[in-house]
Amino acid sequence: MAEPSPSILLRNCCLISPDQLDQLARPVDIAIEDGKIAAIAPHLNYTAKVELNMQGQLVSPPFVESHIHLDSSMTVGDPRWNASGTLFEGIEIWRDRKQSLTLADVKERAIATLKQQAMQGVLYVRTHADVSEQTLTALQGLLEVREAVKDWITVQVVAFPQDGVYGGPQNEALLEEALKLGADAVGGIPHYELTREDGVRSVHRIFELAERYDRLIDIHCDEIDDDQARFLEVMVACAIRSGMGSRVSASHTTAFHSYNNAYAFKLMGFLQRTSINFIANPLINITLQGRADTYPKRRGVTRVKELWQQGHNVSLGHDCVQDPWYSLGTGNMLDVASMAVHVCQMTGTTEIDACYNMVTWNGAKTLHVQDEYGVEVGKPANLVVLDAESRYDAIRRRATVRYVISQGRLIAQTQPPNPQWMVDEVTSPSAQLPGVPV
Ligand code: 17E
Ligand code: FE2
Repeated sequence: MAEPSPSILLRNCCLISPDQLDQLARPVDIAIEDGKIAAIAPHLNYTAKVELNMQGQLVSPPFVESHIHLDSSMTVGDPRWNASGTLFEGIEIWRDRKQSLTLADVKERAIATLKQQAMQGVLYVRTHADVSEQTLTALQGLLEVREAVKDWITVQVVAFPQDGVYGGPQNEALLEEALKLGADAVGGIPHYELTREDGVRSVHRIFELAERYDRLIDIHCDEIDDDQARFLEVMVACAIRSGMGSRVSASHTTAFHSYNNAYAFKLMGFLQRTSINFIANPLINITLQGRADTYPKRRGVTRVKELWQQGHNVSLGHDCVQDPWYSLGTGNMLDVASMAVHVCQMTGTTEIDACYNMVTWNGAKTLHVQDEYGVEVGKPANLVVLDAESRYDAIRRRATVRYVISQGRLIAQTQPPNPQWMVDEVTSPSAQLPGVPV
């Protein structure tokens, strides 16, 4: 019988798994055929159309971006820079910018951002689309993008009422309309509703809509340093009562940082009764929060380490790429994981690995794509090859993503930097610049 001839064969891969030490990963060959993982074994006796020797580099399932706003990405400075650096000034700048949105504008910036992400190994993205903008242009643009890019990246769209479900007379209807148009998830922003009562009401409404339209939930919840912002408890109560648990995500929850421990520990207990997902955005919240503090200045990132220790599914998002809330960013998920290691003080070896898992496997669980996610025989061939020996090494050096394979196709490759030491070892002081005469 002829030996199989897959379209791509990756030899000598260090294939990592979520709960095994990377040092124990045995080198394997991975065969890819018809967009799927066809075989994984220590040695495959195949000849393939494309064969790449990974030389023991890390092979991982792709990065998952579980929280980003693609509608606002790449608008920084337009119409103005965020001078205070706060969430609220960002919302005001975006309110001005969104008046001039067109479908072409949204789609162009979103696709450019997605390409940047995919080239760095992100193949699953959950984006928020502001639906408190009257024409629903952001939402329509992102729904069209979801379709346009589906052959190389999976996009989920959350209907997100940036100005509040009850912040304007039409906002509630717009939110529902967005679900009719096909948003994957329903969102909210209870801490920015006009009153605490409106905030509570908005969370109840979001759960009703999610049940009626059979959608996931992802709420921007308590993204403020106010220790009295207590909408997470409302989400937890709704999740317990509705049984929606793992279909629900609480994004940001930065006030959790500021709660007194007596309250925080009680809430941690209630959380055990449900299985909601948490999404932290350490790059953004380390810069947005603490702005009303002088010193000491709070970090304002949710209790990532403690939630992880209690067994909750925590994933990490970039939140923004060059927009009114965050002028920096490239979409690189290793930057996000690295920031989490620092801000959340997750510097132990298992903690660093956990931060890597938060931008891969945990994100897949949040997005509810875990059935198709993972480098396993029979699953879609979505994977990345990193110029790294381990998850620790990848995060420490923000390693280059050498190859990105999406649905069985090699869609991007990057050469790692190759710096060269130019100083003469003995005489030292200065090397000659190439081309400069002595
Ligand atoms: N909108 C919001 O409410 N919070 C954020 N962090 C961003 C947009 C980026
Ligand atoms: Fe956000």
